[in-house]
Amino acid sequence: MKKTWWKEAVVYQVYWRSFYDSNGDGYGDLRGVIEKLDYIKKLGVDVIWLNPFYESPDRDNGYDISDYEAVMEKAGDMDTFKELLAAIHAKGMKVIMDLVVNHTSDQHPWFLDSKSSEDHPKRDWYIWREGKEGGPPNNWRSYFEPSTWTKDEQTGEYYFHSFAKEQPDLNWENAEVRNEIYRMMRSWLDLGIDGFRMDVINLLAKQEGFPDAERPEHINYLADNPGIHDYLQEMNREVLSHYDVMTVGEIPFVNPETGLLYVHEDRHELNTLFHFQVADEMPVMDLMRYKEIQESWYKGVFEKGWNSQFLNNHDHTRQVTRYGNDGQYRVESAKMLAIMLHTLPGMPYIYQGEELGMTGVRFDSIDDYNDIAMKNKYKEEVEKGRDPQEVFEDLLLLSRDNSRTPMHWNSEEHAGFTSGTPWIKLNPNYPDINVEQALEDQSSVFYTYQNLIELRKEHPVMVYGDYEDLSKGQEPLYMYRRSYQNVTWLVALNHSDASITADCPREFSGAKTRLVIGNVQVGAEARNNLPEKIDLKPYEARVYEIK
Ligand code: TEU
Repeated sequence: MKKTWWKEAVVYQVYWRSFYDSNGDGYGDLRGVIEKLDYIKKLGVDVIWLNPFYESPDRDNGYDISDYEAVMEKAGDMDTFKELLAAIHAKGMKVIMDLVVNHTSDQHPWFLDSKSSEDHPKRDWYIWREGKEGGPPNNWRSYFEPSTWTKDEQTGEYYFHSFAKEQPDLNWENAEVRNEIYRMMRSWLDLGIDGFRMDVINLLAKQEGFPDAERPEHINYLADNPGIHDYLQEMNREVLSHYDVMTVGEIPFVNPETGLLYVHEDRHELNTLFHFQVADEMPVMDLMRYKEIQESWYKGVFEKGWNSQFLNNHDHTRQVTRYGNDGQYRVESAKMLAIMLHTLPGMPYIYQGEELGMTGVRFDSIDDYNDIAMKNKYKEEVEKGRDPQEVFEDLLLLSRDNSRTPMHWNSEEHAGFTSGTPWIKLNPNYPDINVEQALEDQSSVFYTYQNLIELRKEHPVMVYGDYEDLSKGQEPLYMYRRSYQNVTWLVALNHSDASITADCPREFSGAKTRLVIGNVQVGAEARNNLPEKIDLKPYEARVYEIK
């Protein structure tokens, strides 16, 4: 399989509004990222993904864009962005930007024009339909609202939105829209950025005729519809193929078969994808299912396309809380999950603070939360007459604000994130979990990440190696082999808070080994020889090179 720079990369996601505030307004900003670049460089990552910082009324934290070619005031300005881009490149890293083109803000001039009258030339830039029997055109739910349709009083027609009503969907059937988006993409690429993370990119094509859904609560009718691959191939032809950049599509509701169509090297669409089989199916770890998902994606895309590995991001609760143990075994489980993600096939993504083992939050009241998905859902359920406290409790584990609280830099006020009032409360555990502490402690989660990233640069087996699950049907053990050319690695992970004993796979019985990385002290004997019975402490992880 062809080697490329991006296949070998580790990406660090910077949710800038919660990263570092350089001017005391309570929001992180682009200058704050510049000021903390040495920290990111120290971790060793290759690529930085910046969440959207375009001009926006900010109803959905920048995913509601009102000008694709301007910078939101909270983030800074265009000159600061250029300075950041140059600084990232000067440090030998690359940067990808969020591309949000399924929808705009309802305050975007295009939408204001579109809604102004049925005859406006931009009317068709969005999706307008007449209502049906006094209600919306069909029974679909949106991600953030009970309906995908909102009636506009001006003309009496409904417009379509996959997300909040403040985020109307663009009409990708309209060639003018597509060409305008391509022009905008070129203008950023010409500035020198290194690629895009493409927001819900498989939502662009809509279902012909918008038929009612049998089960409207399953919103998968929003995604992966006929025509999507024509758009992406056109985008590739018109824009992407002219630059040496990487693309990662956010692609919900796909399996390995349908997912491959987006990233197959011969199809010239995208390089890699985020699928959501893990995030959507398992609120907490279901290891048997997790292994099945890994296996099916490996079989589906290996040597054809490229996959990604992640367990959290700005939309998904921090992984140590959701899939590890954020109490007694926080450090061990954070390291174990890191070792897993970095040794499975696919590009690892690190979400800011993950490298500290930051945890999810539990604020006292709905008023402490900002997430539009959570707040809209809360309102909807309470309006149905449900007990507000019960609704609140139900929403806590998966609230997107779990991962959006500010980065912890030190144990001072507001964790050193801002000298002002932070836009959202901090996780109160910052005096114990923060960058300053992590950098001083050689055994911190941070150094496990640093070590893993360094190892990837020296050991192509982590990138290009094949994969075999040696622990099918077992729990809580996860054991797998990666091999490339004449190098073989064996990874053994304990996904539980109890000690376990794993049988050494017969093919490796008596093998001489070298312990490449682990998360618990291991004696010399167990480092250099594979025992018949491998004893693993709670959340222990070991990676052996078989000699
Ligand atoms: O998210 C799309 C989305 O809803 C994901 O959170 C979801 O996890 C995935 O589709 C699996 O179901 C993107 C952005 O990441 C999010 O922050 C925005 O709010 C949203 O698009 C709208 O732009």
